[in-house]
Amino acid sequence: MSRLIVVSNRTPGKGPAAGGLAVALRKTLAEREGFWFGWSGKLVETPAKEARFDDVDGLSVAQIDLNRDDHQAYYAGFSNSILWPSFHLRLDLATIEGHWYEGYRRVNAQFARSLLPLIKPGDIIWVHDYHLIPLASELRALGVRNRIGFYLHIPFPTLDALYAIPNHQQLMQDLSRYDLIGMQAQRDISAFNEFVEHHSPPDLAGNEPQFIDFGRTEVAAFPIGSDPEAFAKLAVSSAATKMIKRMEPVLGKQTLILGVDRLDYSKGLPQRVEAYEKLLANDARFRRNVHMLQVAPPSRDSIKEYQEISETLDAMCGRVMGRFAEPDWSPLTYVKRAYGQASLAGLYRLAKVGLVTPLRDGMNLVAHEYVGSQDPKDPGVLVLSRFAGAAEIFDTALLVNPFDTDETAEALRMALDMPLDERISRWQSLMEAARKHSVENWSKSFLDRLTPSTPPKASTRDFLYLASVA
Ligand code: ADQ
Repeated sequence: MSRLIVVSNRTPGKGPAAGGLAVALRKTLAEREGFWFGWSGKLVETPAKEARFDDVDGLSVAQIDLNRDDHQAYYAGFSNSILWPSFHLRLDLATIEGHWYEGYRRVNAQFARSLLPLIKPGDIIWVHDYHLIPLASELRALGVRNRIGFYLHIPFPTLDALYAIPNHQQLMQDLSRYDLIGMQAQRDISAFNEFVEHHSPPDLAGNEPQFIDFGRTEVAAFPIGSDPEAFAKLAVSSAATKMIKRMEPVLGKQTLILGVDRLDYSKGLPQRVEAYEKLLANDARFRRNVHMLQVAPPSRDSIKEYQEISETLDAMCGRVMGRFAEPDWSPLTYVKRAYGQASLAGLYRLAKVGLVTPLRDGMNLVAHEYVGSQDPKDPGVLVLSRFAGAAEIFDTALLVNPFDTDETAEALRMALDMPLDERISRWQSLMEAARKHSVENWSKSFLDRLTPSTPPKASTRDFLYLASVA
């Protein structure tokens, strides 16, 4: 079997905190041989060209350091202040600084130069996410002819949002250098096809865009998932039970509504709190009988828009507390910290409503984890945004438009009033879908498609180009 090289911005760290993606790919790497390549997390003046190999809990990891200015332009700049907001249709939150693109390309070129000597003929290369769109182009420019696949974890933008991204034409050209592009949902494939079928507008100087040939690139949806069986076990583990026991005396008879997210403006947190406020305002019988817990550890907090969403959420939670709290009842708890997977599984199991309402999301794994953690005899209800990729899979969730807080408030009411037999039948379909779309099936189906049916023989030319750059 061909070796696998996984490339992502960061490599997985040590310890049990690793996410489902790391666990699934670790398993695949153990079966296939290969390694994971990415940034070490270190910033230095002049990075060494050679990658350092390390063993991370049995996983072979190759890492490079980055220059501080390049990293700023590549990560906080082009990736997270231009690509992330645009791909999530938040052009109002994008900041465009022309020079960031140069840093983005420099880092991608550095990834390619350091990876090149480690590639053997026949290796399969799997590149992850929007930070590394140009990597195949950079590798091809150095002579690499291996099969290279790309997986986009976030949604693909609509045409207008794509046209708003500086150098989008070049980025699309870069995508055409991959053999396989995987996206989360059919919605993303449709948006991608729209670009392919339309002619981009000319630039300021009147230059018509070049034709991009996607003839050698296969594009398909590979919806990512979690490991629902693992969450089912975790939810009854001693660590999860400890969390449940910690919460039960505080909750008493109140029903728990739970949100778990990275603190990010794409997750729709202010709208979610507003919907909860409307639930309490519309129906007095829920006051003192429900409690909302929102867990949202800060992320990317060097970026202004992330500081702002944090402040907005603080203010909204304060407003709901001020409006409804009583000396002996508080309507919500807002926790800005991360928890281990077992503690999260305990919270998921305790919550009778999983409130997952991003404004736009590639997939949303919290929805999968919530489903996996439920008690089959007394499951909770998933209230899910139509604009999460997960909505294409979980059609028996209560699907809502997260911008319409009246609708989300009504879905909360329906979830809280839902009889047990309906909860069970909805959950059974959700669990079936979560099993079908497990992270293991996801990585297997992507790699089956990327791996050629007959592995290419190493040709003299393959060795020649490797020798010439060594
Ligand atoms: P994210 O935007 O990070 O991922 P999501 O899919 O929800 O969003 O994954 C979040 C992960 O972080 C989950 O595994 C969750 O358990 C964990 N997490 C969230 N809050 C936590 C907390 N307080 N403590 C500990 N862990 C927490 C991106 C895309 C998504 C896509 C994934 C995977 O934005 O759309 O589903 O990649 O492809």
